[in-house]
Order: sequence, then C-alpha cells, then structure tokens
Amino acid sequence: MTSSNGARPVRVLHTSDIHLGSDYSPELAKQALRAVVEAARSIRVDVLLLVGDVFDHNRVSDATVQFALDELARFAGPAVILPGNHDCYDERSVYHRPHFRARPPNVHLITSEENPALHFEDLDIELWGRPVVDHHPGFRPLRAAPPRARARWRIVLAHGHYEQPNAEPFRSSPIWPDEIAATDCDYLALGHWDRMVDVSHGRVVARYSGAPYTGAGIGAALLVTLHPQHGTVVDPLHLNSVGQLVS
Ligand SMILES: [Mn+2]
Repeated sequence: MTSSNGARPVRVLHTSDIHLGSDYSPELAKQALRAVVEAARSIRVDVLLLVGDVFDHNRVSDATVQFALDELARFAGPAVILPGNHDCYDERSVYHRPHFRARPPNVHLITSEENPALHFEDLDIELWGRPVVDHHPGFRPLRAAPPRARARWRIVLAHGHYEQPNAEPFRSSPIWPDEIAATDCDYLALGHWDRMVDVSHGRVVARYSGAPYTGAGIGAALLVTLHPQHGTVVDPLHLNSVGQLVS
C-alpha cells in the first residue's frame, strides 16, 4: 500500500445519526452501531467517524452509554465523536458521564474548537469540528473554520442542516454552500440528515452519511479513501446485521 513518496491511503468509515436510546427504534439503533463497528473491523479502516446524534438525547440510560463504548472499543483504531443536537455538549451532556471520563483509549471526543482538535501522527491526519452546544439559527458549524495546520490529511466534521444558497436563514445549525466551498479539508463529514446526500461544493468533497439503518441493509455507511494519487474517493456501503456488505 505504500506509494513511492511514502504516503499511503488513509481509509475512514463515516456514520452519524444512530440515535441510540430512542423510543422509536432502540434495538435497530444498537444493531446498526454493531454492524458499522463490525464493518470497520473487517474492512480494516484507519478511523471511524461518528458525526453527531450518536445518542437520541442526553438522558439515555447508563447501560446505553456503556453499550456504545463497549462497541467502539471493539474497533482498535481511533473512533471520533462529534456531539450533534440530540447529544449536544451542554452542561447536561451525555458526554459528561463518568463512563466517558473512563472511556476506552481509542474513543475521542471533539468538544472544543482547538485547531487541530485531533491529530493522529501515525496517520498524518487532523480532524476538526465545532460541537453542537446549542442548536439554534445563530450556530453555524462551519463559520470561519480554521485552515489546515500541519497534517497531510485534514477532515472536518459538522453536524447541521445544509441550506440552498438563497434559503431564508431560519433553520438551526445551518451549513451554507459557500461555507462548504471555503472549508480547508480533504473531506467534509456531515451529520444531521438521515439519508446519504452529496453536498460537495467547489473542491470540497462533502457528504451526509445518513443514519445507518435507512439504507438497503441494517447498516449503511460511507467508506472514504484519502488517496495520495487519486484524491478523495467515497464509496457507500450497505451492511447486514453482522456488518457484511450486501450490495
Ligand atoms: Mn441532528
């Protein structure tokens, strides 16, 4: 896999909006997380991204929190969580539970806007995002996103609502096309919508992964390859309940 210049592709699995602990489909959400983790293991991706609304609300049971952490621990590589609006990073956030203070070492939380928020030197990748603290129209996940700092690869994570260029600005956590085009990154990983959507603008490859259980299988996720020669390549995956590809 190593190319002549020493750089190798970095592979990332992108999911979001699992909504663990929801009244609507608690078992389906658990199966979906399990399937995505299983796929991350079997495909042997480098990084797993969970772009918000991992939990349906901040009052989920401790057992649900522990389930999520136990699942993510089965993936040996970095699992990166950006809080969304359902699991927002306010003072009552699920991410303040003791379980998260004692979380597995491979589970990383983006809870500040430091640049870079996370840097994995062995992969030469940095990940930046702005966690949702208060979901309202004034919160703009990509406003003035800082530029690349030092790594070869840069992924930006954002949880919010994509707006058409001339939309009236009344939706909460809006993401505008010009903000996407101005984001300095190799991939923009989006969450908040329940279906896979390509919202790339300019040179920026930007996708909503959608909720993992709305696709053809129990689990749907995006496989993102950051390739030294071919650039960013995105492949939708549809998984069965044990994380195997079904299409
Ligand atoms: Mn959301």
